[in-house]
Amino acid sequence: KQEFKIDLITSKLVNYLLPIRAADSHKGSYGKLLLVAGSTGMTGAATLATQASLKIGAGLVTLGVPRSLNPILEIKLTEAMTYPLGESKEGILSRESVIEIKKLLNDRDVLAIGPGLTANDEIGYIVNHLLEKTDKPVVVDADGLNVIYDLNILKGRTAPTVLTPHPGELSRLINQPIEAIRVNSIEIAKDFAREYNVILVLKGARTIIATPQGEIYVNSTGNSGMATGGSGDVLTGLISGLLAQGIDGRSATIIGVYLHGLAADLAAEELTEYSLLPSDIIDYLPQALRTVM
Ligand code: NPW
Ligand code: AMP
Ligand code: MG
Repeated sequence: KQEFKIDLITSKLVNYLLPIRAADSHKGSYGKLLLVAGSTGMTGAATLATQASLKIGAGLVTLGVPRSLNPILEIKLTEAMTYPLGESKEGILSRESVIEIKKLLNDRDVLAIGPGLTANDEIGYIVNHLLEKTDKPVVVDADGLNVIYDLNILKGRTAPTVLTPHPGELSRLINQPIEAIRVNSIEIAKDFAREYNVILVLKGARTIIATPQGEIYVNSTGNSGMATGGSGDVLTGLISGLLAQGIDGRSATIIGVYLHGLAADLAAEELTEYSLLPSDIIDYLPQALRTVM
């Protein structure tokens, strides 16, 4: 049996990691984020991730979506820009849209990809190609994780890669039963992050963060009210919104995971765990930030 040094993520640690915003800063100081998310039936995932990235302070956010969904997202989103990408079937990205995504990325600092995209071969082509060719920090979640067919491409990446699977998604990635992950979560997360050179966020009631250097952090916030579809999409927006601000991968992930749970805890005090919605996590983010600042 391996021995582990595990750090609990505390308010004090997050306070230490969270940068102070300079009075003379401008939107360029807080980075440009490109989110690629959403497909027919799952525009909510794209909306939640985008709103969360703005609410955590990203400077400029662009959401790339399948072309036919663009009018809907133009209406749902106000502060974010949207970009209509090529689609094969109505509401699902085409393989060729990867060219447009790469062009957009030239002028962006961070890519987040996956929430609500749908898992098919064309999405797989896009995700794997970008992971191989992009030298910018990338957050991969949800369907983005479901289509990574060669984990070895992650080893060669030089910028931070943050993967945010729940146990079901990790089980597909490593081809092991969910039960094995449940029993051995820390060891599996640690080995995976080391082997594939990624920051792994293994989500759950006690989310674990493992870094390529072998560090392990366990989160101390969150509640059962978060067990509603869409909570994970909010987390993707938070981590990528922090990365866009120039915060390093490890710190952005720790801050994002902690605040995500803390905002949900503060929301649940008023709304109850029954009635908590993922969009409430975004609404309570200011209170969570105030608590750690
Ligand atoms: P079971 O069956 O519950 O026991 P999927 P998804 C397992 C988008 N969304 N511990 C679970 O097990 C996402 O962004 C869009 C143990 C099942 O086997 C994705 O693109 C929304 N097991 C897409 O939907 C809101 C756990 O994993 C499997 C576990 C599909 O994402 C909803 C389910 O995972 C959603 O976010 C745990 N803690 N958690 C929108 N409004 O647009 C999960 N499992 O098949 O990857 O489905 O997570 O819903
Ligand atoms: P996803 O399954 O991708 O929507 O992600 C769910 C999010 O909610 C993750 O960040 C989980 O850590 C969090 N979550 C779900 N259930 C709980 C729970 N019972 N306690 C704490 N956090 C939870
Ligand atoms: Mg999810």
